[in-house]
Amino acid sequence: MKLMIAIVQDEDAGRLLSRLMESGFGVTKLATTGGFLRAGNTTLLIGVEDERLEEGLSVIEKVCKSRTQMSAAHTPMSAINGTAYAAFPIEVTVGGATVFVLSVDRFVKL
Ligand code: 2BA
Repeated sequence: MKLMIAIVQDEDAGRLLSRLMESGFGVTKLATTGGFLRAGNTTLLIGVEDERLEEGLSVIEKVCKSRTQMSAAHTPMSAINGTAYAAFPIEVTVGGATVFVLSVDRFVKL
């Protein structure tokens, strides 16, 4: 068994959750925040049998399209008391999905 950890844009999360559930995958949805943009994103935990891994990845790929957008990046600057952050505009690619695939040693429901 594998555990997919998929980080996706909030805009894609609802549709992706529906598609995965319709296809019979078990999913847990977490509200998360990206470290670079400091904006909300969504992390899905998807436990999947090895033989369905590629199918799961393909559902994610179909739903999560990447696009570019202007955003504010926050860079740490030295400050007298603690750390201050400066924001500057930057074009970033958003959407798509960042997916980690981990092997699961044991899966139990107690
Ligand atoms: P964020 O960290 O908010 O990053 C959002 C997007 O900003 C990234 O998209 C990338 O296009 C851009 N970006 C990130 N760091 C950058 C940098 N140092 N310079 C220029 N642009 C940068 P993705 O790469 O698709 O990542 C989307 C989200 O996936 C990330 O949100 C983060 O929450 C997660 N993520 C990506 N790589 C990760 C990793 N190695 N470990 C854990 N989480 C990761």
